Amino acid sequence: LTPTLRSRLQGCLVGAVSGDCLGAPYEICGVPPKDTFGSLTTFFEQIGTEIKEKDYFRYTDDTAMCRCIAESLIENKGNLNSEDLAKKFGIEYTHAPNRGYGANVISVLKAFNKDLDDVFEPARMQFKGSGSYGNGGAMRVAPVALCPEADFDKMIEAARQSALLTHSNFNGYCGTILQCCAVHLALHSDPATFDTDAFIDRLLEVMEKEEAPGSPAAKVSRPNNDSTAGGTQSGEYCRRLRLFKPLLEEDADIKKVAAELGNEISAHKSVPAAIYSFLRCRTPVEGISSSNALERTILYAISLDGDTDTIASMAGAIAGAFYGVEPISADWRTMCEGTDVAIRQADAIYDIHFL
Ligand code: F2R
Ligand code: MG
Ligand code: MG
Ligand code: MG
Repeated sequence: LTPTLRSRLQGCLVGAVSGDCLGAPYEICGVPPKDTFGSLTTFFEQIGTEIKEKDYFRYTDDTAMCRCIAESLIENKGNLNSEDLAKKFGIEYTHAPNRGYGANVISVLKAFNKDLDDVFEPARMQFKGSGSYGNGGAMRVAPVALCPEADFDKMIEAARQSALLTHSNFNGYCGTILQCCAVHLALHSDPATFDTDAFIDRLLEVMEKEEAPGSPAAKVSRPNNDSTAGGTQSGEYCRRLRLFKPLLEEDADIKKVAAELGNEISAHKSVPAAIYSFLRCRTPVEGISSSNALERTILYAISLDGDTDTIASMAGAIAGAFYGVEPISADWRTMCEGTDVAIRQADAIYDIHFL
């Protein structure tokens, strides 16, 4: 049964929160190295049995910033307003600074609480002018993707602007665009006729354009971007997207997937891994007993280790946009902090774009 569009918007934002909340404990301590799938399956089974406390799993910076984007889009009738968003990021950081923000983005968020002539300037100053390539732009972008197919080009520019507030490095904002496209494509795909190769090809088409010399992305890129720091025209995204089909074909081991696609705090070494998790988990995975493809996706994404909250959150956003909110259990919704706000925001975005 194809989920309704409203359910898919809810699934996207609740999926993102769930991945963040359930992945966060492992971002600090790492996943169990032996029988990772088995250990995480046991952990998932404890939710609602041993673990019953409301909001037991706290959300982190990923969700805090995603909520700011959703709220800003809602207040601005679906349009991205950079000044308003910067203000919301600054207020949110001041209100709750201990959500596990990236080490360097903090100075940008603090600057948003001052009067700025150009809200993009603090991000440009990061890393001696090369900008951040952290995955902080991608981890929060899902609400931008929840728009009609006809708004595709406008969506790409909104994703870029939303990222540039904190991530002016080419890889930082290109990863945001890729994640946004993956959520958008999942949202508008028919599960009954889904074609994995066509999904990969469409993402490649978008990223070939973004990563091509002379693209709008290249124009935004700072002249002093250093390619060794993941800077201009890196081709990092197309290179990894081209690995998807062979990895799926050979049903690569999870450790190989993490090694080839990455599992780190940088956007180019985490966004591809999240998208791959969604694609791989549409069908059963040996060692993961869950028959729920959305849960399987989040479990698989956490199993990649490394930046577990963010990879699981991005994978959860894509899977939720595809499967809808129904596969997300009542236990998850109760025990993951902030799923109620995610539902409210998804409904408000639905009303703006689709009612
Ligand atoms: N902060 C965390 N996790 C805690 C620490 C994780 C890690 N083990 C560690 O040791 O740092 N998680 C949250 O941060 C990520 C999103 O970060 P965001 O918003 O992109 O922040 P920032 O500060 O801009 O970038 C993060 C780090 O990436 C490296 N980096 C980025 N650009 C760089 C550049 N041009 N040159 C060199 N390094 C660059 C720096 O280490 C940054 O601090 C998410 O995982 C979220 O959950
Ligand atoms: Mg986080
Ligand atoms: Mg940053
Ligand atoms: Mg993280």
